[in-house]
Amino acid sequence: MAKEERSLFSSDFLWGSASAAYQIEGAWNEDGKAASIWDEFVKQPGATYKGTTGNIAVDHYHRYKEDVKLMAEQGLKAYRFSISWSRIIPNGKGEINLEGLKFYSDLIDELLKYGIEPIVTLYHWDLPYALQASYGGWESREIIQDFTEYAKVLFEMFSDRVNYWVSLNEQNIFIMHGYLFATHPPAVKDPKRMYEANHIANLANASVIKAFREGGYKGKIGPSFAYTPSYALDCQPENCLAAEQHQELLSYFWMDCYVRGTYPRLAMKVLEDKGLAPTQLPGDSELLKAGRPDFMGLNYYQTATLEANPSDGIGFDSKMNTTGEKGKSESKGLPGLFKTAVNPTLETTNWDWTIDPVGLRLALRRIASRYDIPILITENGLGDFDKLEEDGTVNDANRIDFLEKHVSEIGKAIEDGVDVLGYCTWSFTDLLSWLNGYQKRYGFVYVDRDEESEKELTRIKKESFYWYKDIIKSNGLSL
Ligand code: BGP
Repeated sequence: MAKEERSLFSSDFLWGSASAAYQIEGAWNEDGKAASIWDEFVKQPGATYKGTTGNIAVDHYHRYKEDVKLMAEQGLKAYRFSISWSRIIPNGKGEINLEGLKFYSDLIDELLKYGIEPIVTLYHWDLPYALQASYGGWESREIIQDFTEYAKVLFEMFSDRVNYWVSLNEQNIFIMHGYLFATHPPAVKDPKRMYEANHIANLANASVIKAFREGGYKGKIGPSFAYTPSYALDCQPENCLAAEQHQELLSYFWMDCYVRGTYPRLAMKVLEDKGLAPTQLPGDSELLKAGRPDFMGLNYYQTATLEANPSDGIGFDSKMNTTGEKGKSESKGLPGLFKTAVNPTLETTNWDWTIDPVGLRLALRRIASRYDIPILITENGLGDFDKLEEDGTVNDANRIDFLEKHVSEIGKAIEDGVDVLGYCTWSFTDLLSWLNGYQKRYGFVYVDRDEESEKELTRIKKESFYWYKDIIKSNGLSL
């Protein structure tokens, strides 16, 4: 008798997709919204690819009903979006903008109308500019209370309808790009300031989770971490050590804080030796421990391959590929600790990101093994040049192949024993890529615009739209 096929995915598995306010909404100064640090940053010449901004983005603010309808047609079980803090509290603290609250309330209702579970990100990088101007944003401890007050407004308003909350999106990315590479606002290059700001962000993250618990709200909360698992270039012990250093300093350094409430000892020793350790005040450690999340949000795009780096070796000041011309990015690292190398076994995207589905299984296993916590995959996807054909179709076979292999590895990780709550692809519609303009597309739905013109912003379903529809319908059996 033929064995009955059983899905590896639970019946309530959250098949989802994701976005972020600045990358889709537009309406940057409408209905009482004030500027965020990104609204200001993009005005600086050369800050983004071809000077692109999110002023209009893909106009989701005005077209959210059309977008949600497409989600419903696809059968999406969950949709992750972020709330723009300066839409809710324009000055970052103080007065609440009811029109801003209404927009998200309506969006949530629209999702629920179709049975789509909202997953709400509290912070996806668009800090109210007023807080940057008045006290330096993440560099001041004042932000801990302001972020907590803002989050409480959202918990009060929406926790009757929202069951999943993401606290900070990719703290490791916005902190490193903001204070070390100077490629995100506030565009600082200062490792000492970076670690100080990062510690404050850790405290703010913990404070919001603590407030969520104390408020007795239903649902689950956790941060989303951009985890890039480390491989050694080969089995030379020096290269294996370099991979370990990378893992400690660029991954456990954040995830340990979230889950254990402590910094990893070896990474902290490196910072102490370099005079970079953040200032810790009485009460910090207790607060960090009180902020244990319900899940780890995992944003997975690629793995990194490492080799030894001499003490006078290369640093982080290297070129990034923001044009999509393959092979334009350079190795980067920390002298004396590690530097990145090309993995000879992996293909890359046009933006030089390794394509590594097995790396996702590995990421899931490593998090489960070290932290024993459920995991919600909050982002995964392929940035590609998609072509709108004459006949109005978009045949994104590369994306289907990419996603299919990744979903299959999630299934294997579940078989390995990892508790995976759901999978949100990045992204539902095409959207603005922070530093790479509109040509680096991720969506199931093509949006007809480019760097030069918004055109009509028409939505067009790509081939991958139908592929994911089948995956969701069959609960992963159509793989
Ligand atoms: C993550 C961010 C997303 C998104 C994605 C793709 O780091 O959380 O907001 O942008 O990466 O990155 P990119 O747009 O640089 O290709």
